[in-house]
Amino acid sequence: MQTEERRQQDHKIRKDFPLLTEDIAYLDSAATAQKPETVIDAEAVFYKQYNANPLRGLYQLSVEATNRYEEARECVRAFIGAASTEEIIFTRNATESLNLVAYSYGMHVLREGDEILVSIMEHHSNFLPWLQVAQSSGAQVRFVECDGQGRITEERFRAALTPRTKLVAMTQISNVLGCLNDIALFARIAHENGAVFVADGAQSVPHIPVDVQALDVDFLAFSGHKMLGPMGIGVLYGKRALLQQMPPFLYGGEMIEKVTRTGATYAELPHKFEAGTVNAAGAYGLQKAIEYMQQIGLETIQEREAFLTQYAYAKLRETPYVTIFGADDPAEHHGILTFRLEGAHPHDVAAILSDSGVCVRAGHHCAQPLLQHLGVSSTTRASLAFYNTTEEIDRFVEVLQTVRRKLGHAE
Ligand code: C6P
Repeated sequence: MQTEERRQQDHKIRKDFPLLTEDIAYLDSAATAQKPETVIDAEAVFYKQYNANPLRGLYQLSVEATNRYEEARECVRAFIGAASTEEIIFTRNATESLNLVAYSYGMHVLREGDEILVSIMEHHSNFLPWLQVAQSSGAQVRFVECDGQGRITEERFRAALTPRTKLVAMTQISNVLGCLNDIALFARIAHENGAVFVADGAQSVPHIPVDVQALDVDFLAFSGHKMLGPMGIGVLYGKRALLQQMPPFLYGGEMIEKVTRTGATYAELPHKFEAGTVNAAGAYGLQKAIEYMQQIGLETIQEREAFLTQYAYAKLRETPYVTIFGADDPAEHHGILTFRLEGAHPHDVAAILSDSGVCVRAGHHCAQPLLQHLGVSSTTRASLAFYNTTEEIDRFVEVLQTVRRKLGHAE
C-alpha cells in the first residue's frame, strides 16, 4: 500500500475514535483497546431505548432488552464460529471466564495424581485459577516452556504431556511476547492424550480470525474491552457437552428452573452460568464492536497491524541499548513489543514516555512466571492496534531515545 493511501486509511479509521487525538500516542492496546464512537454510543442507546431487566419481565420493554442481549450472543457465536448460542456464556471478562472453567470444571473433575499442563507464558488469569484447582484437588501443575524465540514447539509440548495430563491451559497469543501458539495442533495432541484444552483468547480474538470449531478447543475465554468493546463484558465459549455436565459457577437469580425449600434445579444453557442481572448494555456494546471490526474487515486489521509491528520492530531494533524479547521475526509479534532499555528501569521509561503523551505499559504484565523464565522482573511493553499510525511509533521511538540521557547517562 502506498504511503498516501495508508495516510487516508489512518485518517478514516482514527476519526471514529474520539480519544485518539494528537495529544497522545496510545501504544497500550493489549491492556485495553480504545473505543470507536459506535461502541461508546451503544451503551447510551441501550439505556435510552431498551433499558429493562432482561430475561425477567413479560412486558414489551423487557422483551426488547432480552432480544438485544440474545442478538449480541448470536453475534458473538457467529464471530467465533461456535455451533450454538448455548455455548456462549457472557461473563465480566476473560479472567472470570477462566475462573468459571476452573471452578465448575476443574474443581469437579480433577483428582489427586492428575496433571494440569500450562504454558510458561500464561497470564496470571490462566495460571492462578489452575494453581487453586491443584491446591484443592491434589492435582499437580506442570509447565511447558518456550524456547529463546518464544516458541512452544510440538516436541516440547509432547514431552511435557504425560498420561496423567487431564487439562491443558494455553494462551493463543502471549501478552508479553506476542507469539501465536499453534492451538489447533496442541488441542489435537491434548485430545489424543485424553485431556481437555482451555484456550485463552484475550490477545488473539481482537486481532486474528478465531474459529472455535476449526481450532477444536474445549473452552475459549476472551474480554470485550480488548476488542474495542466496553469494559465489564467477557465471553466464555465452551463445548455444549462439557458445559452441560458442569455445575453452576454462581448461584442466584435467573439461573434456576425450580427452587424449593430444600433444593433447586437449574436453567438450561447458557443461562445456568449467568446468575443475577446481566450486563445487557455491555453485550450490546460488544456486538457493536464486533460489527465495527467486521466493517473495517479482519483482513485490513491484520494487514495494518502486521505493517505497524514491522515498522515499530525495525525502529526499536535500531535504537541503541534496547533489547526486544521474543522472536527475531517481527511477523511473530502480533503487535506486541516488550523490551528493556539498558540502564533504565521500565517504570522510568514509561514515566518519561508519558511526559510526552506516549502510553506504554511497564511492569510484569501479570505474567511473572514468564518474566522469571526470561530472567527479568519487569519490562516495558508497547502494544499496537490497527488504529495506530507510524507517526505515533516515530514519536515513541524519538522520546525513548532521550530516556537514557534524561536519567543521567552520557549517551
Ligand atoms: N492482559 C495486559 O496488559 P481481563 O483483565 O480479564 O480482561 O484479561 C485478562 C487477560 C487474560 N489473558 C491474557 C493473555 C491477557 O493479556 C489478559 C489481560 C492485560 O496484558 C491486562 S493485565
